[in-house]
Amino acid sequence: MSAAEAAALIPAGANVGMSGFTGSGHPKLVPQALATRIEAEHAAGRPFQVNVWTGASTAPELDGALARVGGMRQRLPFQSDPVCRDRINAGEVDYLDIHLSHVAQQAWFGFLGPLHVAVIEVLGILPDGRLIPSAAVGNNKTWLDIADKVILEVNSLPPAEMEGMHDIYYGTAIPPRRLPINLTQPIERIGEPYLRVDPAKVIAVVPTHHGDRDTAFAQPDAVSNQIAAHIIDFLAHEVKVGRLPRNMLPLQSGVGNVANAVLAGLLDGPFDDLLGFTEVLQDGMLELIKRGKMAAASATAISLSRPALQEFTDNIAFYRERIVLRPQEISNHPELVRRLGVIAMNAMIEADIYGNINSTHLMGSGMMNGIGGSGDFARNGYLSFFVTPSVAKGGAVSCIVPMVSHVDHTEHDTQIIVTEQGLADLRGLSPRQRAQVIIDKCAHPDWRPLLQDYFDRARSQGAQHTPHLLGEALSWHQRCLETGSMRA
Ligand code: 0RQ
Repeated sequence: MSAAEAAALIPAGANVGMSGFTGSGHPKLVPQALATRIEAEHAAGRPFQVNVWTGASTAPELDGALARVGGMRQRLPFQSDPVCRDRINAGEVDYLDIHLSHVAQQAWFGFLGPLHVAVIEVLGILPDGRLIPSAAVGNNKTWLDIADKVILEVNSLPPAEMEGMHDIYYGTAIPPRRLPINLTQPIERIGEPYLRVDPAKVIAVVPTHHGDRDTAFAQPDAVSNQIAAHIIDFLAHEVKVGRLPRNMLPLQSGVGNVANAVLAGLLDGPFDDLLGFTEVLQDGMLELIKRGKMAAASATAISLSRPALQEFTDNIAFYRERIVLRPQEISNHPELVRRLGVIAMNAMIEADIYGNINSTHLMGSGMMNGIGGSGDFARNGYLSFFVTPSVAKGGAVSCIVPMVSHVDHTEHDTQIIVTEQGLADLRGLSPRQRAQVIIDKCAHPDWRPLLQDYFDRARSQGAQHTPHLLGEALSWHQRCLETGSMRA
């Protein structure tokens, strides 16, 4: 049926589980048709909103379209859309920012309430009713399992040869019946290539022929290149002293330009036979695979720029042998991240002198994107890096601060902080030792004396385990809110 006919089957107030992870694999037409319907309902004076659950961020056709018409009441677990972000920060959307590996289990546990409708993009439907997953698996298995009704968007644009790339694990159960997940190598297969759905629940099938979001990257700038160089030097050193094998351990890389620059740096680095165990596979990792530096990678989604997508499509047989796509509860699973010894590299907004990390909030209150999978990997990885330029807003904001204005990753989860200024290796250090290393290695020279002054004065009074001046700790942020700069 048409997208409009399918959208008409979604009731007001419904919890709707959609496919989609980092701009790929989301339904392209039904959310837009739903937005049109919502706009018409609002024009007629009738309230109409839905709660939108996904894998991670989507694209303007989904988050943008529904947020623009005020059609979203609740959103989980991750978004990065400017319109949606504005609605969240205006207090109009209730946003639940959840570790990505936790979402499926919270849904099975019943913590999120019933799922009324699933809207899932697939690449095809087999004669026996099984589904060929698309470029993002995300939470699709769980949405298809628990939804009362299912709408399928069958997209004929992505390469049909992606069939067989996926590994959908059906062995999950809820406590106390939970069993170990028997995956011991990043691209081992433990499931099946297709998604299952009860055909009796399928109320609509909508054909589409639309591409995913074009996730384009800027050429790495000098700051990103310096951050990447610090990380690569550090990893080479770890290999040299025997704390990492020659081909390192499986890599997880967060999203964004810095993450992409680190992977680009690995192209010329001294490592071969790398493995990826990540959530979203972007241009940088595809290039490593293409150039033979990375042997294989596991992810839940592939999210590429247009040229990288062309490369992937043209050489699909090559990539199908080397990439496995899994549900996000598996790609990000703490048990597996810890067993495999993943090297986690994620970007942040700010860090404090003790190593607490803010990945999500601007000046304490405003949501940027969300925690995504960074916590799944940071807490459980073998090594955990957090990276940022040392300053933001043309130098008016220091990304190293006395106290973070919001905590996503505690000092206990942070091992290595990197800015273009340098790399702070925090392993085995106490809070006071960490503070001095972070100030010395990571702070921008313009801000270093101010941080040192704060730390020295905190060290001259009060308890000395994690010395703070509480009346001053967030004064840099307060000043920035008042004047646009953290500078006094
Ligand atoms: O705003 O563009 O308006 O100037 O924040 O900053 O430097 O462009 O950073 O695109 O690499 O994203 C942490 C947001 C970094 C991202 C974050 C302002 C800055 C700019 C963005 P403007 P950049 P990036 C895997 C893992 C959490 C999820 C995650 C993220 C804007 O990496 O969302 O890790 N991570 N997932 O000016 C005020 C500061 C600031 C600041 C930057 N200290 N104070 N503003 N900005 N630092 C993926 C998934 O989970 C799916």
